[in-house]
Amino acid sequence: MSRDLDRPPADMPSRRRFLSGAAALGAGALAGSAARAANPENLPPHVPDWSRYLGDGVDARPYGMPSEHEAHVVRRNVEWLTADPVSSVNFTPLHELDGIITPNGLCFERHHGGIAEIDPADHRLMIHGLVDRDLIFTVDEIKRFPRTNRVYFLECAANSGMEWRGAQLNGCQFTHGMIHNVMYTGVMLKDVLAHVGLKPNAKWLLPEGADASAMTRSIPMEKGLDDCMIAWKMNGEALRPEQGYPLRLVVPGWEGNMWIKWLRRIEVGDMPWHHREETSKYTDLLANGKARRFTWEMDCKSVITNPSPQAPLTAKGRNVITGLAWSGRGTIRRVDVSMDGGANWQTARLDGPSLDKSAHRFYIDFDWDGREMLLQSRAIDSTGYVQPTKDQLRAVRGENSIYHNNGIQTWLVRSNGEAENVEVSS
Ligand SMILES: Nc1nc2c(c(=O)[nH]1)N[C@H]1C(S)=C(S)[C@@H](COP(=O)(O)O)O[C@H]1N2
Ligand SMILES: [Mo]
Repeated sequence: MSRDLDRPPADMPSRRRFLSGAAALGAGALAGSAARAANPENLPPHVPDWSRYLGDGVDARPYGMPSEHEAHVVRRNVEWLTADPVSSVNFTPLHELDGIITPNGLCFERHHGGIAEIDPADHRLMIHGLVDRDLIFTVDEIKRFPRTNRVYFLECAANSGMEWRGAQLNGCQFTHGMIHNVMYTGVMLKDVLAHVGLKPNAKWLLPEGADASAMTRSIPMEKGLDDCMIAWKMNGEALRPEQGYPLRLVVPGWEGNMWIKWLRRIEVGDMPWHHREETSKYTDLLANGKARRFTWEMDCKSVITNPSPQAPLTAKGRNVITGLAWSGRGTIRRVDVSMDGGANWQTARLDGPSLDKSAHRFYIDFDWDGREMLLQSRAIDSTGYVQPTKDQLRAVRGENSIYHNNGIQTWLVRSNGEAENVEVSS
């Protein structure tokens, strides 16, 4: 597979092909995952190199890293998308992952003022405003509240935002990679708020980050008292600096910009903080010039991660189609997959835990005869909501939006196995 994914050309946004040549197709047999040809010296009946010598001892790798052969599995940014990497985004390599958990080092990053490098000994969380007593907590004091472990997806509201006017970026990493799904360890925000005591007119929360952007968002109290968490661990280990070390707010199912990282302050008030740019910025401009506001929940969505433009099919015969589905309103009830652009659908096999406001993994096991396919997935969540087509979405929202594009994605898979981001009308 070519490595020019690193650098989409300067003349984007136009669609492009990532693969320089046709992917080699095995003659019916499974080619395996090897993109490179095997070294015959390492194949049976020979004894491969790694069986002939002793390997590293247990003191060689105090913090383990992936195999060097996985070096291509990295977060990537799209340079032309933003003016500066300090206020930018990179993307989770969804096509290289499986199951439902995103490894910590591959969780996409979105910062408005770069990564704050915080010494937890010097970090405090202040809670003040319409509370019985203003309090300043150390990180250790926060950890003394009762703990809970929850798996949630975080999706940036701008995920797939570049696709509103048509197919654009060639890879699910770029079209859908502003999402990660992580197990958080933390405390319930409601327990900490009960400790400071809420005044009767306490209706809104304004969490603030300790990074250079001092990002804030207004969050309604009902959400804060429902399932929000203050977390310090992701997938069992400390939050990474990129993800808000030492403390971040977890706002399950709601748009990523509310999940304040490097959490240092929560103000309690009786109204949203309209004067704050961040609160009014996240709106969806409709065709009639009006804008949708307070669109906090992330609607039900799905994407096929394999095959996809960065992950072509390499063989005919036995193959696996897989992808992710999620909903900010609950669990995923069903995922349908179409191979002909939405004319016919079959139900995919959901595998792995089906958790509230978490990513779900789906599979279709099938025999590919080399036929060209228009692959789509369509998720249905526990409320019965059906993921819309892009045309259905545009009919309601127009094309001016950046945020909340949860339309059905189409990959054209050619008979040589290459896949391309396309749209079909529906
Ligand atoms: N303090 C702070 N919190 C922040 C941001 C930020 O720039 N500063 N970015 C927000 C946005 S827009 C998103 S989508 C998520 C991204 O979280 P991640 O970097 O863990 O993927 O963090 C949110 N929290
Ligand atoms: Mo975001």
